[in-house]
Amino acid sequence: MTTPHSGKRFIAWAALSGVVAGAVFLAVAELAALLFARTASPILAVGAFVIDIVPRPLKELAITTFGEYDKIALLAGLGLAVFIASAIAGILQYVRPHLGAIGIVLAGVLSGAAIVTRAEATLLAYLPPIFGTAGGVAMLVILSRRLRAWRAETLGSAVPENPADRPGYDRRRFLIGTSVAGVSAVVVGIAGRTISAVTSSAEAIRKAVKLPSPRTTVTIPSGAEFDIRGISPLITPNKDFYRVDTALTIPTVDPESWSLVIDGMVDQRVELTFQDLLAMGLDEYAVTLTCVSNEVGGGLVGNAIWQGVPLRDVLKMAGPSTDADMVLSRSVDGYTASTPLSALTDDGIDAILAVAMNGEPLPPEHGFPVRMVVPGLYGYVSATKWVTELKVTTFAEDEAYWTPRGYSAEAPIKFASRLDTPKSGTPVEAGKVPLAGVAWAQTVGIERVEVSVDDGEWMPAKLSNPINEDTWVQWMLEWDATPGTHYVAVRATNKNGDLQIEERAPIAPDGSSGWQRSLITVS
Ligand SMILES: Nc1nc2c(c(=O)[nH]1)N[C@H]1C(S)=C(S)[C@@H](COP(=O)(O)O)O[C@H]1N2
Ligand SMILES: [Mo]
Repeated sequence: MTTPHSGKRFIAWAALSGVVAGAVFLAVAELAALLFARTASPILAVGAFVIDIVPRPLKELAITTFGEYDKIALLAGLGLAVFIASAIAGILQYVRPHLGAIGIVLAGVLSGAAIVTRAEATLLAYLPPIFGTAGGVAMLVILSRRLRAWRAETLGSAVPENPADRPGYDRRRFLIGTSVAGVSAVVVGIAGRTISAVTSSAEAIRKAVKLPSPRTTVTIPSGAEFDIRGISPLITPNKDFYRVDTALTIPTVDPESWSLVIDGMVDQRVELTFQDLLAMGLDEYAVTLTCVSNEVGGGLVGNAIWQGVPLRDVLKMAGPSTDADMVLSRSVDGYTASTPLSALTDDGIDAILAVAMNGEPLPPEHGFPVRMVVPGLYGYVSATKWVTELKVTTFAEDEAYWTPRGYSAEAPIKFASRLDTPKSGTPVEAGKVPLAGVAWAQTVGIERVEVSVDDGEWMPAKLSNPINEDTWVQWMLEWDATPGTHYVAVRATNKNGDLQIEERAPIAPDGSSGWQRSLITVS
């Protein structure tokens, strides 16, 4: 009889065989995805599904804990879950043959379901989970059989007649099978995913795009930008521009096959190709984007020069009904935003379909080839990236992605001011220190920024020359810093004469508010 110790040892080997079978499942699925349906990677589909179903508090926790690495953290968590589930499947298969295999089939069905809920899924998208399941089950059955043979070998006292009965034969067969399959799965899986990511990246397609020169360009007035170390540059470089979206992998959209459909409550359905859009003529617009998830003093805001076409001109072609009050814009990946129709048709608001950002075609992560940019509204209700449909409808009839997830259906930007330098936690030397930052009140403009040190009187800051009312302005105030710790508070007034909201509000449901107060250390 075997000792309890060796029994436990076999359970550990069984768990390993499960992990290898799980890896084979994923590797075969990645290979099938590479060959048949790029968007149908089971692990990424499940990840995307998780993003869509996690409740708001958990999502906020993920963003505040992991920041821009929230998606990497999600994949790491998912990897751990797959590891544990596979190990359990391996043990089950060893203890009760078929049970582990049934577990893998179940995982295949679940990931298949996650894939077909994705917006871009075609029939071919079923192939990766089917092949993955077949590979995973076959591997589990083979390894589990070999493991049981090895166990029997240690129990029995067979007389070695042929090579297969020599001591250690079954042990070797199990160990070789496990290591060969394990290593191959890792190599094939990583190679498959990398090739998919690299070759499907919109980068090559994007490089081939030639945009016509814009008919008008933005003029940056003199005095628009201060020369102060640590202040946000007037124009945020693309590589530093914040990115917020629900896309676990960046959608790849070929402008050749891209089209924009304008339908719903319209006189006539209109479909525009990328060339149709460019033929309307491009103009330049400077607009500061802001995310509803931006905390007081936070970095989810950026200013860019966009090239595009007014949404009012595009909507006019379809003839929106006077009974409509909302446009539900849809991305190729299924994301939707609800924007008041009036914000898109008003002559005084430069709402655009943008194709270029700071002089180049939109970067893939910022919506290539076409996105919306609407001054004055938070990104989640207006700035749809990879946009492909505009449905003219009503707020009563339709709901956007974030609405059932705890955010307002309508969300104008709460105007705000931010201290960029000095930073809390970075001590400065006593003497003349510039306090400086940015302030934004899209569509209205910033009239005044004031600073108070240690609850002293409010002192007006100097403002940079604004590009327009849709962009942020820089502000600065020279401060005579004395050694010690000081509170620096900042607040803005817009051109309507409204003072920035002092009361603190969380980001949900319609954006944070409150004056930023920073603790500055002077040495
Ligand atoms: N397709 C798609 N578009 C989207 C989103 C998204 O999740 N998917 N997020 C929106 C949000 S919340 C914001 S703040 C802006 C951010 O745009 P950026 O990533 O280019 O800065 O995009 C908006 N457009
Ligand atoms: Mo956002």
